[in-house]
Amino acid sequence: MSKPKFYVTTPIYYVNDVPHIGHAYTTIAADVLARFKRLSGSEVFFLTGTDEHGQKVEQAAASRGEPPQALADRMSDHFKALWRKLDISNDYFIRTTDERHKRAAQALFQTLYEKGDIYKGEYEDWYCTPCETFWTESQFEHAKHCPSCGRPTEKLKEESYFFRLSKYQKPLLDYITANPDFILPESRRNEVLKFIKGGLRDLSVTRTSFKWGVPVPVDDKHIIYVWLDALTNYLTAIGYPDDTAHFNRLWPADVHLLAKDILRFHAVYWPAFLMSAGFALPKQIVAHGWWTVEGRKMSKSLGNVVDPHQIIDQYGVDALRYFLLREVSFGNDGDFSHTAFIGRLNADLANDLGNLVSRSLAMLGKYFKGVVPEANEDQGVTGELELLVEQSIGRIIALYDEAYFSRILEEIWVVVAAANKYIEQMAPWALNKEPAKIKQLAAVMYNITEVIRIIALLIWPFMPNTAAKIWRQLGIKEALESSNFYEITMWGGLLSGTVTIKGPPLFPRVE
Ligand code: ME8
Repeated sequence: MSKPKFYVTTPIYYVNDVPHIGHAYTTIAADVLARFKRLSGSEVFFLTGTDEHGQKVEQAAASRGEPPQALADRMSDHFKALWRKLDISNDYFIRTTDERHKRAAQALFQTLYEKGDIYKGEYEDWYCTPCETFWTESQFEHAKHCPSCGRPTEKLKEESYFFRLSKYQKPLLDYITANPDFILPESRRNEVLKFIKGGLRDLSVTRTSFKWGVPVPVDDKHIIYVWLDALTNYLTAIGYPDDTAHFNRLWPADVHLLAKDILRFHAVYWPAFLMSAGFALPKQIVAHGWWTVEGRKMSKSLGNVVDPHQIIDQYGVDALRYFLLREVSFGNDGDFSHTAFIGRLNADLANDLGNLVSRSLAMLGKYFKGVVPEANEDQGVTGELELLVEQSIGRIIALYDEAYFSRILEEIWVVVAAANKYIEQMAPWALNKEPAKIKQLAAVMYNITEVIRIIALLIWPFMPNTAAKIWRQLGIKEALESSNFYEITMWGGLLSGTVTIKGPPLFPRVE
């Protein structure tokens, strides 16, 4: 039987600057999904990359006095390097300046054009370059300032090709209404519905006033609007337009992950382009919230942009991965504060998880020379714990379908807390003092070690390094990542006789 496929994407990030924790957040979230699906037996294609054309990148390059391609080369290397450092397991990294992508963007434009959905006209309205977004006067809340980012817009008047977005108003409404899980979370879905019901105007999809873009196939005075160019990446990366077999295997995407800032492009424009071209729509668009830092918007001018490298060098990759996905309820906005970071590192990671592993393996060392004893259900010390673990795993699997990362971690910590409580209740140190209770002590120590094994599996998508360290300490020979989630999370998988090796603390406390 062939494996189910799972195609997950992040936005492709602009190369006007280096990545920060906001970019890291989306990419880690996508990585968690990709890792979980691989472990669950799916054939995963996990895509990320960089968005390299457009006025914003052209201006950033000009202000640095370098050609846009040179800036794009340098910055895309920064993104790649950060993803390596963060253990991001992407299967492909797309760049919109790749020749193959440029041809794909032209092919999609040509298709929409031949469909009769692109026509020539004149654009006269306002443009926000930082957002690469067109606005009309009636959309302004503050005169001439971008309703999305608040920065001043500029008046544009140029010949332009338009996409008949208005034609797709009804089909889009119908589709989103009929598919309640298409846009998550629900609050974001409602925003999109409201926007569409407000009326869709045709969308300018070409520019003439600057050069840094993909030439329009039917008119080389024009370049393709950066968003039409960028969105096409989700098709290019899986073979469009040449490799039909690969493309048909993976399209439609299972999940596009992004933040609320670019939801409209993904949930309105992109589905409309796809409908026009006759492609199936992505199965799910998941929009998360926005990170601030110490209560303020992250910005260069405020000098508060959090550099992920600094955090990783100081506290480790897994601490950052954990904090970002645990700190905010996925979908809500979040705040990155040093105090909150250290708080979680000490409480959740050093205390709850780290101590669980180190004290358990220390006891196993002391009572059984580190060798995993026999599981012994007859001792009556297993049932409740086993049931709790099973129920948690059931809830975790369901939460993955909603991409509800913060709740998944909470649920894993229900198991961590249960393991710690079990140790207190069973008090192995007391059992060890009574020779008649050696069998019970053995059963208890088996159970504790078994829960730790399951916890390692559960945290692996979030904290692959920590999971691997626990796995090594448990002395398990089979590679964690080549196991199957559903099989190895079953209670009783740990073999008695396995020789554990206690290691250094997983997360030293930070003062
Ligand atoms: O929009 N909080 O690129 P971009 C949370 N090139 N997420 C954040 C964030 C923050 N403060 N800052 C950035 C573009 N992100 C286009 C996308 S896709 C076809 C083209 C993350 O570099 C979040 O995922 O501005 C957001 O949607 C994305 O970076 C915007 O990245």
